[in-house]
Amino acid sequence: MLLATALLFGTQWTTSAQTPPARVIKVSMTSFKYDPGVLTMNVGDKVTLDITNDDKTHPGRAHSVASPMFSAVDLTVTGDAKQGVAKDGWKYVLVDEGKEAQVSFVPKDAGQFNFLCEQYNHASLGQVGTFVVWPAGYKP
Ligand SMILES: [Cu+2]
Repeated sequence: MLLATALLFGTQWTTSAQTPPARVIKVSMTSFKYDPGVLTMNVGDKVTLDITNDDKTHPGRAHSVASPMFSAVDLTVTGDAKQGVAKDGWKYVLVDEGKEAQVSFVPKDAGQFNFLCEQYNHASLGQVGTFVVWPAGYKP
């Protein structure tokens, strides 16, 4: 009976390990910040950043998310965005004012990774953030 119980739980753990949790994180961009600015996730999560440019007080002003982590994962971008690689080598996703885009990826490495807006001077004015990637399954 104990063995059967252990096997049952074992099976459930295996099933849950095979289905990585989906994690949708909404990120709002304005001048000059991200809300929220700290994005927490686990290695192996199926992460989707739902990024909106909500800078209504500055019509036409684009903002972006650029990060070295974007270069280390397989990035899927949908919605209304432009992709590119900045001069520092960081991949970025640029969203025009009033637009929205989805950025999906699976974090591979635990740690903290910067992101910033690569539009001229936006990072200097405070538009920076951090990905906090915990090990798979770890809940702080
Ligand atoms: Cu910006």
